[in-house]
Amino acid sequence: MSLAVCPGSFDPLTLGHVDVVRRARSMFDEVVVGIARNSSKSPLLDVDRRVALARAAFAQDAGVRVEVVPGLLADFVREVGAAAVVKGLRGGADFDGELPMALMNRHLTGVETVFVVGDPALAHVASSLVKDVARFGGSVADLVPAGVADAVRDALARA
Ligand code: COD
Repeated sequence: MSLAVCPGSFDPLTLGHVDVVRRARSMFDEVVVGIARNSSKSPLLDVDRRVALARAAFAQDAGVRVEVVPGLLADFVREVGAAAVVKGLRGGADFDGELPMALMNRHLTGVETVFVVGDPALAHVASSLVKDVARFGGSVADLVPAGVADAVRDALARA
């Protein structure tokens, strides 16, 4: 049984993330969506909300489960016995950011990172832009799974 981890902040989960997870699932028997902390970002949605939204989004996807990454991704990958980390690329800028993380994760545990090219129709979809559009009253409902746009709007209203 081959297993991969798709890690991210998922703040919020977008259709771009969903596309990457499903592409990963086409290559691995099982995919763990790992909701992790990016220490350079301050999340809008709390981790429980991100887990609930991701579990709802992948409820019908056999072989996909959602877990929290409590600390170092490399430790989590080892704990769940994953063969690889899978990350999505929208373009060269993503690769430039991802390469040092891939090298560090391999340095720490020997785990390889597999990059998948996302759907070009979703290349403009980023969690940061989704939050920015929502913050200024734009609609993001067609960029995110069901329930996510409402969760973002509610969190922005409370912030
Ligand atoms: N199309 C294709 N890919 C996409 C799209 C899209 N439209 N949108 C996002 N992606 C990809 C991103 O390129 C990324 O690969 C992945 O989806 C997740 O994106 P984000 O923005 O949700 O997540 P990040 O980049 O903030 O995740 C960084 C981690 C949280 C994975 C990283 O900080 C981490 O591993 N943290 C745990 C602590 C740790 O181990 N730190 C050391 C890392 S070496």
